[in-house]
Amino acid sequence: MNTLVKQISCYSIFLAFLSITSPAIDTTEIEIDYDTASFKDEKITSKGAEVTVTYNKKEEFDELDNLHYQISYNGVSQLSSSAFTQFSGGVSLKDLDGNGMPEVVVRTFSGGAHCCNNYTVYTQQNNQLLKAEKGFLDIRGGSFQDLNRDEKLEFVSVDNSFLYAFSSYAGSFPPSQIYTFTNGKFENVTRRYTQHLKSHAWEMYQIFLQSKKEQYEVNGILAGYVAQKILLGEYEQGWKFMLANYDRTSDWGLSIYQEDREIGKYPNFPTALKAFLIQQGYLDKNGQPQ
Ligand SMILES: [Ca+2]
Ligand SMILES: [Ca+2]
Repeated sequence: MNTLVKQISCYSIFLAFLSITSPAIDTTEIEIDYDTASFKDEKITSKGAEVTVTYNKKEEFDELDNLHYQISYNGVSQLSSSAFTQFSGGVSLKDLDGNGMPEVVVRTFSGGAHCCNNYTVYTQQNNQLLKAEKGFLDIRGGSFQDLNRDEKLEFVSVDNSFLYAFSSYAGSFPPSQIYTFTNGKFENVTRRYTQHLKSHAWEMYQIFLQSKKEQYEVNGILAGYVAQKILLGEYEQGWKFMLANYDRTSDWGLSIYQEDREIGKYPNFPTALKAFLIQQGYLDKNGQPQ
């Protein structure tokens, strides 16, 4: 298989899966992609909220902001702000917390091969405009979906710390991260969404089988899989599966760093993975699932 095909393997399949399974969300939005030309004063409105957006297309990174937006609620101007975005981004009105008042979601993309999506959310709570951020996220960042059909949107993403940790970018398959937006803040509620966690684990397993068959990288997938099993309360099972299947010839992720300086090497992938899972809070300091 040629390199390009390999590079679009694990994660792209997963992303395609995500977009197929995303339920349709009732939102008002302006989407910016590679082909979007500059525009001025485009408006989106929903239930008393209004955003006026101006976009100046930029081919290269610039110090100057090129996405300008003004927010008003019930005809009262609340905020004028701006950001930089390149080739991808958007402004939308979505009622994230299901209180009948739409939030303003501004998505920006910094440019570069894999980095970074950032989400800024403005919400009006007790007549005050609050701002919350979710970023900086790799790839497409995440998506707002109503996983449990309670008319509140969850932010469905993955733990970006797993990218490149034990495989190349394409060979990595990070575990789930799910947030709710409550009282103007994002809250990590990943473990509550068992059904989603299970289907993500199933995807990982399928991709693992495929990668193994094609003799492609597997340790990055297995690292994510063990973490995903921890989220499901099935750590022992995940760990056993990893031990039986990891690639003993790969030394990706075995270096031990202190302040960006390599100070040694873990003897093998399971030891390195355990240290990583402790560091990222999936296991406690004694190596027990959190
Ligand atoms: Ca709301
Ligand atoms: Ca929901």
